[in-house]
Amino acid sequence: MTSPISTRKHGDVLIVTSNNPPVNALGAAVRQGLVAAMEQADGDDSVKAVVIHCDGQTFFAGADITEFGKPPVSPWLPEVVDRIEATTKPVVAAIHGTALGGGLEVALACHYRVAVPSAKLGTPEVKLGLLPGAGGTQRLPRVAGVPLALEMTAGGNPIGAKQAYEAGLVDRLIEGDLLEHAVAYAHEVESVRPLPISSTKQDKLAAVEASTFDDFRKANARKFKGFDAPEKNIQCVEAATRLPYAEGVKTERQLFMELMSGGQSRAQQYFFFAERQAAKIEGVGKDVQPRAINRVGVIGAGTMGGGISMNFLSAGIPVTIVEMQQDALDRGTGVMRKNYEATAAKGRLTGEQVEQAMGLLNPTLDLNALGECDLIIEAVYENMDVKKEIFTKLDGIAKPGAILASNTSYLNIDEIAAVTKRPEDVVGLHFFSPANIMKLLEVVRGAKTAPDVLVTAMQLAKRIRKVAVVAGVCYGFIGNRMLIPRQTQAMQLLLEGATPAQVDKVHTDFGMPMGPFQMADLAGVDIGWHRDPGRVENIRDALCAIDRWGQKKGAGFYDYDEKRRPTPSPVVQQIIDDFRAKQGVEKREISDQEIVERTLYTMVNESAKILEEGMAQRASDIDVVWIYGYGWPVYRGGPMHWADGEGLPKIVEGLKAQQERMPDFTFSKLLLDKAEKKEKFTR
Ligand code: T1G
Repeated sequence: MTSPISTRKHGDVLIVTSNNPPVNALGAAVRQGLVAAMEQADGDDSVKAVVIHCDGQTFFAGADITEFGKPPVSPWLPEVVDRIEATTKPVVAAIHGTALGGGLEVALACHYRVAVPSAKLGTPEVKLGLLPGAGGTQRLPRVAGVPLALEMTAGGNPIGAKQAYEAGLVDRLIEGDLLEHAVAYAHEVESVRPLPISSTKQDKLAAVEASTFDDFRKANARKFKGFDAPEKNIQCVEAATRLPYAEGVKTERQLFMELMSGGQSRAQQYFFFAERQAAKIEGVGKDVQPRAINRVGVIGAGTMGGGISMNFLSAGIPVTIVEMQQDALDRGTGVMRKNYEATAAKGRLTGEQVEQAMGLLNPTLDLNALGECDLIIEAVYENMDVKKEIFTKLDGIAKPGAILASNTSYLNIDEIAAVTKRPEDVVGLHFFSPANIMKLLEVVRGAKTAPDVLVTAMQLAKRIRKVAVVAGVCYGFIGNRMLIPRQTQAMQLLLEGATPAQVDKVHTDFGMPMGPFQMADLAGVDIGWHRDPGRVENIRDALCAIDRWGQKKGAGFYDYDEKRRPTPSPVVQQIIDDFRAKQGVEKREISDQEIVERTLYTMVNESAKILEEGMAQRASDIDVVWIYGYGWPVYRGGPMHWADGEGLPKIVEGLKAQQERMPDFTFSKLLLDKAEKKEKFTR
């Protein structure tokens, strides 16, 4: 098999090229080829300098993650990196695309680095639950300094080539043909082989205040909470300031192996592929072309309509937004502008970009203005009659081939499609609130939704920086359907003796951003309430009847201060106690484990039903929904991956132990079957 690494001479410069699509991952053959190329350079006196560059979309984007967990094949990446650094002729890395992880470590082993301005450089290993394991934690601080090294390794986000140049990570920014200029640069430096980064003295490091590391930890405590990898990245960078390179790299190796053998990195590596798998639609061929989407229409300028519109405006796609009343339209567009300005105030947008985005917005009261749109998204009140009325009108207004989407979070897409003459053009696009922030988009596939409509939706999701998951038509689709048993059991647990704070703490200790009751207060306790304060049939009705609608009212399941900080409410506890007495329920001690079994295990059972009914294409899609839609901790890999780790037999046993307390509960056959056979949901 031909090596993905080829070499050719250009004068006295040896050009080493990697051609390993799609991202030039540093698989075994690439590593072997790189070592051979360095041997060739050292063995050929006519070679005075070397350029390493990559064909295709990017410079090496890291180690080959598909090799993880398999028997290692030599040479290992650290050996390759050290071999490059030891080459007697100066080696120039020519960077484009994304030099990530091991890719950046290869570049750091080179003696020089040149890059096109659009390139990005990063060490995202922490997002896989790892750390740079080929010298990156030791070389990066030596060349870029500790603060940037901490941000890049423990934070995991890449930096642009310009920032890298200013930090000394890149020696020259290349305008024009990268390879041509990299070779010219190699000619310039061929007589000067600088000290390798690993040999540089630690003057840049010695002066680092010991408090730097604790200050960094404190500043990121919230973001790193529950994760193992960030702390180990920090410890490696800290080691670089105290130890000679050879010792520091031993620390790196030891901490890398600890992370690699841990459950968190397995979960995060699993999730890396799960997220990419979600983009694939079963049963739709690669030849199906998407429809062109150049103008989007949004009906409803409320919280959801405004947030949805911002996604398209930010992607440079013009939006016509329609409301029924001028004041609602003005309020909606005002909120959008305010959101953009708040982002600009944080330095994440310029004033010009705000104007650019808002300039693409066409607010109107005239539904007919949607006639020119390629995609129309209805985002109005969650009521089937209202939605049917709108889709009936849209059927007469929208141009042929326009995609008609509903942002409904529970309702039946087939029923909505049936009022139109074009059910094949109807699809669900379920955004998660706040729609301009949350990454998840559930693409609800109706019985008659055309394949190219699905392909268009998945491609558009990527364009507006969302992660899309295909869902079937059922009440609540994937995510919200799994909320139902969780919410039902959480409410029942209050009657039996748990408090909102206890139930929520089990979930936040598990790693969720908030528990069921904190979430209800944030979203609105009154969502789906019948609005009749005289009709009080359950705890939720009782809260709504006295205006305890959640954070927006300063009170819900919790009381809130002016900073929206929650405290348990004696009023709510009294309501719970009264209902318990009225229903003759015996109050008892509820263990945290029971709360896990009644809320998390029942969610797993529901996800198994979703799978067996074909409402999700694959188990890993359900994990993507919960991680991006509800903040399930990524270091647990999602509900299905987590259930596999718990062991499905244990899940079934736990549910059986609770069954008599859950009269409406029924087991998923798929869950029982897999538990019986000791199988897993995910690979
Ligand atoms: N290994 C194997 N496959 C990879 C890969 C990788 N590093 N990166 C991407 N792919 C596959 C991906 O699964 C998909 O496959 C296809 O390439 C396109 O990816 C020792 C230990 C580079 C920014 O974490 O961030 O180095 O679905 O859809 O949107 O210190 O891929 O087509 O079959 O994402 O253009 C560190 C991970 C590894 C970078 C491109 N590196 N990749 O984004 O395409 S650990 C990373 C990305 C490491 C060393 C340590 C992105 C991208 P398929 P894609 P994209």
